[in-house]
Parts: sequence; structure tokens; C-alpha cells
Amino acid sequence: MKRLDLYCIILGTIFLATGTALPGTEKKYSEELYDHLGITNPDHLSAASRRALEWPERSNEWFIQFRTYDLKGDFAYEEGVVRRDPSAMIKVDGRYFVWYSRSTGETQGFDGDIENEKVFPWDRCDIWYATSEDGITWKEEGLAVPRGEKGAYDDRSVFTTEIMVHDGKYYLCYQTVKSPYNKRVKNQIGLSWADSPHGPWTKSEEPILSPADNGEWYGDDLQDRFSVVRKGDFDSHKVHDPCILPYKGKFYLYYKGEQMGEEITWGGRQIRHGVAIADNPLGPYVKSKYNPISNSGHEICVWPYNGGIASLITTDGPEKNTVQWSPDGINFEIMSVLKGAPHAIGINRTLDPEEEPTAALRWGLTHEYKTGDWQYIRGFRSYRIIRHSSYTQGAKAPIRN
Ligand code: AAL
Repeated sequence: MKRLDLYCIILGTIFLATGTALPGTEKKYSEELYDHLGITNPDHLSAASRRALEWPERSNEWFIQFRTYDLKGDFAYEEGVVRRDPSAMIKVDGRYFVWYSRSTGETQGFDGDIENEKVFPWDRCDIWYATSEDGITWKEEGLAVPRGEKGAYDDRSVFTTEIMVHDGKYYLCYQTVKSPYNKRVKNQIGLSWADSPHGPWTKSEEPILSPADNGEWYGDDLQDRFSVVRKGDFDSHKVHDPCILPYKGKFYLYYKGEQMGEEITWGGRQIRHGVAIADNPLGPYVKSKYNPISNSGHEICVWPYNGGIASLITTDGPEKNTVQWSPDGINFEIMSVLKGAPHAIGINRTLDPEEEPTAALRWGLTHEYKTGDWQYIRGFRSYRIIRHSSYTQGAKAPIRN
């Protein structure tokens, strides 16, 4: 390295360390922006102020706050039964429909007899459905899609489902696990379709999406999912939380990936989303070369807006609790940062998502953990927070549909 280069590097490091810009390199911003951010001394900018000055211009139209509430009828809390991960809600013949994971029995975990016990609340689930006239009082209608026969790719559990209606047909996509359910088991995505929301459902003979196969486990302990020789793609272990949206004449299957050797990052669990695209609802679904399309998130919650796709990113990663939007279903930008959001949202597809950016989230379904064993389906509402006074009004508003 030349002596001059070294001198410049040392000087730059000193200026950065002392919070002072190199002479002549400080970028200037408008007086309005300085005033808006409360920066009255632009010659002494903290690292936080420098970041704030570089924020993209954003209005508050994507900023919302949520509240949740109990539902009635068969969705009232019931000890002994797990009802969780509600699908989107649709309306057929004046009634709302929802599908969800349902199981019974306590969770034993992975320490005992995994062949016969239940390792997670979402283990040994089938997909059930319920209907409601008002979205508040629900009637459980019964089984929609059962686990497969012994030996099938979905013989252990079918769970975390989403509904898509297209051309008069109904499509349920969902997660699948094949026995034995150990910590290294790969999770896939299955699909069933029907002519009526009441079924009968026809099942895909093979999964429609599988984890990437480019990771390599270290050792042969089936209960160790963190030891790897190579991690592979972001979705090398599990493909989860599928949701198919018809978009631009194709079918976009959004999903959560879990990676072999998942780490805890500066934002928590290393969770990211991907998309796989098909010409037909039944597939084949081809993973986008741009995957992963998020660097954070958990359950998929996506809706069409203004020619693009919006996505609520919750729970894990440095960008958790943000609403994001992409003009093309792939390249997402943060539109707002929220205080928090309900988990596993089942979007209300009967609302007009184009009314405003977050209209699709005005009310719908979520799930909540009463205990580690028992989860139940609840309702949520969201409110736009535009002025300080509307914050109070929103928080106190009664539940209306
Ligand atoms: C959920 C989802 C998937 C996971 C588990 C059940 O919130 O992310 O469905 O497997 O938790």
C-alpha cells in the first residue's frame, strides 16, 4: 500500500471515530428536512441523524396499530384442542369460511417416543374448516384435508394452510411432514383442490414445493438441527407457511424458508421468505432466482396493492414488524415500522385491498398461545394512526365489522 493511501485511511478512520466528516465530504440536505428531523446543528451529526437523513421519503399511510379479541362459538378457547394458523377468510353464499390446523392432545416434545408422541402443537394435525355469518361467531364444520396414509409424504401432519379461489375452484396449500418427526425432518408443501369450499378435496400425489437440497448435516444426530457442514440455501431445511396469489397472469407461491443450521442473528431467528412461480395453480412451481425476497419475517401475510404485492413482516429478523411493498412481487421495500403485529394472520380476502395500502388488514383472524399446549383462533382489527388524537380514538374504538 502506498504511504498516501495509508494516510487517507488513517485520517478517514479518525474522522469517522470522532463523528466528524472528512472536510468537504459532508452531504447537504434541505432546510425543511433538517427542521423536520429536529437537526439544528448539521455540522455535528450523530450516526442516528445521518441514517435519518438518508431515510426514503415516506408518508404515514402504511402505519397501523393492531388489537386482538376473542371470538365466539366453536372458536371460543377450548382446552384440549389446538386450533391455529388460520387461512385467509373468504365469503361464499353470504358466509365466511376459514381453514386451519387442528390437533388434540398435549405436546410432549422431542425427548420421548417421537414415533407415538406429539412433538409440536402442529404435529399430528389435520386441516379443518369453519364458517361464520358475522366473522365473530364461528361454527366448526369438520375435516377438510386429512393427513396421508402411512408412507405418504404427508403421513405425519398437514398444517398451516392457505386458501386461494381461482376460476370457480378452491385450492388449499399447506405444510406437510412425513414420519418420523425428528428435528432434521424436511418439511414440504402440499396442495388440494375442490369445486366447493365444502370439498371433497383432491390431494396432489407429490409435494408442490420442497426444501433446497444443497445443505449438508454434520454428524448423524437426527435431533441436532444446528450442526452443519454447509447450510445451503435459505430454505434448505423447511418450506413453510405457503400462500398462493394469482398475480400478473401467473401464480405466486410465497413461503417461509428455514435453513439447515439456522442461526440467531442481530434480529433474532434467521428466517426469510421466498417465492415460487407457476403458470397454473397446480404447478409446477419454480423458485425465483431472486430468493430470498425478505431478510426477516415469519408467517406469510401478503396481499395485492397498487399493481404490486404488499407483505407484513413479523416476529424474526432485523426488519421484523414492518410493512413492505414491491412493485413486482419480488423487490420489497419497507413502507412502515409497526409496534408489533398479531401472529399467523389469516387475511380477510373479502375486503377491497385497493381502498388504501393497509385496507386488507382492517380485520381478520390470528392465533394466540394460551399455553404451550393449547392455541386458539382469535380476531384482530387494525387502525391507521394519522394524528396523535386518532391514536386514542383508535385504541378505544369498539369492535365493529
Ligand atoms: C407457525 C408457522 C409454521 C410453523 C409452525 C406451524 O407459526 O410458521 O406452522 O411450522 O409455526
